Amino acid sequence: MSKIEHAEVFVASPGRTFVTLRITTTDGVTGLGDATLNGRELAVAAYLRDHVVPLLIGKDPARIEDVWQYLYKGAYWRRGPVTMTAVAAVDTALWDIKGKTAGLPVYQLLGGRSRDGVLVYSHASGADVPALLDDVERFLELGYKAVRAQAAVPDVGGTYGVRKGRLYEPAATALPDEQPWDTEAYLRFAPTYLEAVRERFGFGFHLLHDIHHRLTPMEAARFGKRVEDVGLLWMEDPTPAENQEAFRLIRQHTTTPVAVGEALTSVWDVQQLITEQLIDYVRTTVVHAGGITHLRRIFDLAALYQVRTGSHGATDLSPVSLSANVHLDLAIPNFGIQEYMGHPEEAADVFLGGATFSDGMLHPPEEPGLGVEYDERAAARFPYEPRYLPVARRLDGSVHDW
Ligand code: GCO
Ligand code: MG
Repeated sequence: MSKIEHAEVFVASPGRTFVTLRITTTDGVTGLGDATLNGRELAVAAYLRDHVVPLLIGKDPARIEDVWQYLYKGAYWRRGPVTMTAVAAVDTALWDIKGKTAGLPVYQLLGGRSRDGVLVYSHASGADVPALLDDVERFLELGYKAVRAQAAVPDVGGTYGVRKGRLYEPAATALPDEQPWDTEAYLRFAPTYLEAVRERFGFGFHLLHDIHHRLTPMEAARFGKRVEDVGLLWMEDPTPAENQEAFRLIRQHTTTPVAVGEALTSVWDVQQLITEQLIDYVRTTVVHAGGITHLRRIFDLAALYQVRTGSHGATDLSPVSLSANVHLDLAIPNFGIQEYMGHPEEAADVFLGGATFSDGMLHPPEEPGLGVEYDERAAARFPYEPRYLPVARRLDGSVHDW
């Protein structure tokens, strides 16, 4: 019987930081898992190196569910982003190994294709409305059938989602950048640019918008109602999700669809949102919600309540977890859409292979397993550089939700 022989944790910053777990079996098969938790990367690396890798040695790599239960229940301390990202990395690596051992791409192990490809959206943004419109046009010309739109709020320096370089990268400074936030200015401005996008380009593509946890439930209700005619595919994270009852109020006031979940890490954290049908799309991902095994459990619960999926796919989700998510997206019945931002160019030297984009969709690699390999020599050229997400402050100086 093949056993887990060793496992290594790599931390590298090819354009941004990624933490990667590689498990090797006694048969010489390797599997990869993404363990990146933006701005808290070293906590997951230590959790894996110090507390998980020693427990894996000698285990049967084929027993994916059993290893998941062992790590989750065996830790006693449950849930939370650090734990669930570490468990996810192991789970993803074991699915990669199972696919390679079977000679099948992972989506075949999950039941095979339910669709031709995985519909994706990307991020258009602008420092002002004309720049945003140019950017939307660029994505439509690239073949995207779904675009997220964000523009900088005039005279407020801290708008979420506005790109400076080739990619939108919020974790850009060695210490958190403190950025101002003005809710009223945002509420006045954001609907106008969403309308401008529809006026210029019509309704022949999906339009999305990310509020990034910044409104109160009543403000979110007001926003959703105001933009109903824009026909958003979703408004994302309209209010922080710690208090999930808050979403009832939003639902009572608007038919604008709601998406939540990129910062949530387990089925128990989305249970109320799903079973009370407080959301339309669940945005949990392979990397932060316990791997393919656990994400599939969340998506199955969602299917019972006609909630569709819309997994997080920002730059901080490595090509390994993006590929794993695309394999799962392809197979499940209640797939909605997948976020796809792309990665820094340097990342392509380190992560070889992965999902490919064409006709507005991502397609998984057809090689056995996840179809991504890690070049550790290339990774050594990109030593870890600390980077933090910004912190938002209201105009009176108090801390706001970023
Ligand atoms: C998104 C997200 C990201 C997150 C980032 C945090 O919808 O893509 O909100 O931009 O802020 O991934 O690490
Ligand atoms: Mg988001």
